[in-house]
Amino acid sequence: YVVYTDLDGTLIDHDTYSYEPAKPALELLEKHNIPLIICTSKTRAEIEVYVKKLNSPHPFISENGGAIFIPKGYFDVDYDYTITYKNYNIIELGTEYPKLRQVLEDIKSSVDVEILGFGDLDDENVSKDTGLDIESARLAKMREYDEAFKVKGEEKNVADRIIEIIKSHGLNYTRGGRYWHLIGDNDKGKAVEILSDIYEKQFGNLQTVGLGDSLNDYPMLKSVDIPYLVQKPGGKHDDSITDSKINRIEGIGPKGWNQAIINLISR
Ligand code: 2M8
Ligand code: MG
Ligand code: MG
Repeated sequence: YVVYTDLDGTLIDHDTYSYEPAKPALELLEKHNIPLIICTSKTRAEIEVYVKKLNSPHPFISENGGAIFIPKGYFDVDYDYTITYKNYNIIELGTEYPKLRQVLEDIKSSVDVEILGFGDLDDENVSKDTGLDIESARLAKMREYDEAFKVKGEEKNVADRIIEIIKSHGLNYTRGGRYWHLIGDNDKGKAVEILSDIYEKQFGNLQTVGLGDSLNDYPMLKSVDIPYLVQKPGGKHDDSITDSKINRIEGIGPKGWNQAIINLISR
C-alpha cells in the first residue's frame, strides 16, 4: 500500500490540530513499512513541520495538488521535474499565487459581500480565525499555489456569482473545512495519480489508499483504490460527498482515521 492523507479535519483535529487519537494507527503503518503521503491544503512551510514531527522521509503534496515535493534520491526512476529547490525535486501543477490574488481582487470588486483571503489577513487574524498559533499562522500565509478565502455574510446568494467569475478566469475552486480555495487546473486527485504512477514505476503495482473529510478531498478519494471518508465535527460526513464507492468511517477526524487504518491492515 501507499497511503495518502489529508491533514486538517482528517489526520489532525479540526480545532486542536492534534493527531493524538491516530497514534496507534500511525505506529501500525510504520510497523508495516507503509508510506504515508501528506496531501493537504496546507503550504509547504506548514507541511514541513508535520514531516519533521512524523519523522517522514516521504514525498508530500501541498495546497490542494498545487505541487508534489519529492526528497532528492527518493526515487531513482527518471522524471521530468519542473524545478529543483532545496532538497526537493518538485512537480508543479498549480497556478502562481500572485495570479490567484489578482482574480480574488476581481471577485471582491464584483460582489457586494466582504471577501477576505489569507493574503488580506495578518498573522494575528489568521491565528484568531483558525485557532492556529501565531507561528503556524505565519507558515499558513506562505502560499504558493492556493488562496484560502472566506465570504462574510450571506454566502448562499453570492456563491454562484463567485464561481462564475472564477471560471471566467479559467481557474477553479474547492472547499476545505473552513475556507473556499481558489486554485488553478490542479486538484488533489491529479497530484495523487502522478505520484502513484512514479511509485508504480519504481516499485511495481501497488494499492493506493486515501483518507479525507471534505469536498477538496473528493478528487483524491476518487483516484485511489481504497478511499475513506472520516466524520466532521458534530459527527456527520460531508454532505457534498455522496459517492457510494467511498468507505464512510465512523469517527470524527483522527479518531476515524485511526479506525480506517486498523480496518485497512486487517483486510
Ligand atoms: C486552510 O485549510 C483548511 C483545510 O480544510 C480549510 O479550508 O479550512 C488552509 O489555508 C491551511 O493552510 C491552514 O493550515 C488551515 C487551518 O485550519 O486552513
Ligand atoms: Mg480536511
Ligand atoms: Mg494500482
